[in-house]
Amino acid sequence: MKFSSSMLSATSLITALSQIATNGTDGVQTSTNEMTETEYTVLSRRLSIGHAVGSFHSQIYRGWHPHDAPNTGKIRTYAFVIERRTIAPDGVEKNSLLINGQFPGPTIEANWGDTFQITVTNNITGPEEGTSLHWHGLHLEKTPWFDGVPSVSQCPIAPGSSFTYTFHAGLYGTSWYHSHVSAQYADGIFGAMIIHGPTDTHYDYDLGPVFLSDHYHTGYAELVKRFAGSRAVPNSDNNLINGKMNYNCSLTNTVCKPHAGLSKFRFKSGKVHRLRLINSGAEGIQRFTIDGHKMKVIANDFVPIEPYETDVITLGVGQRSDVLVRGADSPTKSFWMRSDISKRCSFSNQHHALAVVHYEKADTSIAPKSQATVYNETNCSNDPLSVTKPKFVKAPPPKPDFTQVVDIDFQTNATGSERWTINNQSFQANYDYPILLLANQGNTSYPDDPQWNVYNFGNSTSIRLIVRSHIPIAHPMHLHGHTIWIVAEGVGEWDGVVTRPENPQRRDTQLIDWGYPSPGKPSYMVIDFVANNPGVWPFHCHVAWHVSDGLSMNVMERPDLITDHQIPLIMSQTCRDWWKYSGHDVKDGIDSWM
Ligand SMILES: [Cu+2]
Repeated sequence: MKFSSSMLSATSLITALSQIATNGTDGVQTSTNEMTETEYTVLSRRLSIGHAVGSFHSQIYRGWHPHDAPNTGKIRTYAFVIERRTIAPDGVEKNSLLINGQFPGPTIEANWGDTFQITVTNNITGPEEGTSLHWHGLHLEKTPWFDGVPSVSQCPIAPGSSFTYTFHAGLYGTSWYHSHVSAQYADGIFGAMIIHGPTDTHYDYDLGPVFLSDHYHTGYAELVKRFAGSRAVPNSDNNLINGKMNYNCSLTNTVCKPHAGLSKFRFKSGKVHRLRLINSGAEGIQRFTIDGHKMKVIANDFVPIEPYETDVITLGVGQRSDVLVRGADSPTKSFWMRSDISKRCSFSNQHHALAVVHYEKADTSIAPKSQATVYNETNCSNDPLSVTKPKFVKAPPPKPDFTQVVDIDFQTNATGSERWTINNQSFQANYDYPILLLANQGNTSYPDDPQWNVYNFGNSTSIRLIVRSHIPIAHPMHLHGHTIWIVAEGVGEWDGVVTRPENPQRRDTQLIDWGYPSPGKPSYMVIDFVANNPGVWPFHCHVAWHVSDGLSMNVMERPDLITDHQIPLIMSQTCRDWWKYSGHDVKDGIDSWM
């Protein structure tokens, strides 16, 4: 499918709404009519803790592996308050769930080896809701109970309560955190997590996080109610870059202000800019381009890779790419930055997100006249495994200790509800009894709860999942607690061939392409990981509407060692607070609650 979004180029640069109206206060960036240098997105100017702290070959770092991560002893503390608040990111008013009143939420930063300490206060009212935060991509080694997944690692943080997450910044690069309660993050509970680490790649400016997210004018709870138990997913209403976009107000009956304002970025001629792209959406696969510019990819998720050049970056929900962009020799020019929700793979009523790139002497009152990069949509995959080669060579065990087939399908259950299934079982959370906390007490058998979808891999030291998708819809599959090797992908029966066995692609989230519904012709993705992180780790689709309909399983890893964990008392206290609030009222969930 050939596609160009040049029809949007005529958009003016009027900014009719204040930053407070669109994004709360002090969001990822500010942007006003009278722009000054400091109002652009420039992470390097806002850093409170300095730049990268060494090179790959520095004595500070003994190697790349997280087990080689330093322990600096430095604590990075943040205080989050989550509340309901009305903002209008694209001009359309939405009752949102915000952290410290900001959309997207505050960026948290650390150096590699530091410790994050983040206190979350749940002040959600009207109505009240439980909540939690998940630190996407980090391994939470030695503290799996701080992974932030209700029903798996903790009870939800009850309304009116606080909870402090303490965890090691054991990897470095770009990621994000988000609520793991139902599809709550689609209403605003997410932010960037930047961990500064060694690099031998030169760049001049770190422009910080660039969030690409589909946007829904209707709140998540209403969408879940409408769409749970059916094959359909809601179409998103708009597409945002760093929480901003304009909207055609004639399309809605909700309070709407045209020309809400776009995100703006400053490039300098001849200089190299680092952009940290994050797909923080609920469903849409993003295709990111900058008119007239090529990008050099230097990391996917938390994994530095051998740099390669591309015109378009594909990101499924949850995925990140760090890219370097060399500024053209064009000090007076402006260009459009674009992200398109894939028309081939995803569902949206307005696919195109725009932001503005001004060079240093550009007239900032005039809209760019640049032409969109034309690209071909031939699949719903990430870039080929042969292209994405990790910088630090690491081979998986030649023969996995245990192999599990994971069949993704869609089935109608006894009550007529349509659910995603893994090996014929749909996941359903039970907020009252987190699986990890039970396993810590030696309870690893749940005969009454097949819907918890626990795969107990016992003492296996390395595990292979052969994931097969039998329904023609793409899924960004994410494993908690690990960086996974993606050793193969394709259609039909896997022939056993591993792509670059000495150093296969690694990341924490990977798209599995459309399957083919004819028997024997699924699409497949084969992932390997080493079972060196005792805990219970969800393996789930990151499309909020799919996991809501049960597309999740739990990897029980080294239960013999889970019992050794000294789990802090705050975990049981959080459950008691939750029980007191909810009265053990385990609702017959409309969705999976995850
Ligand atoms: Cu999915």
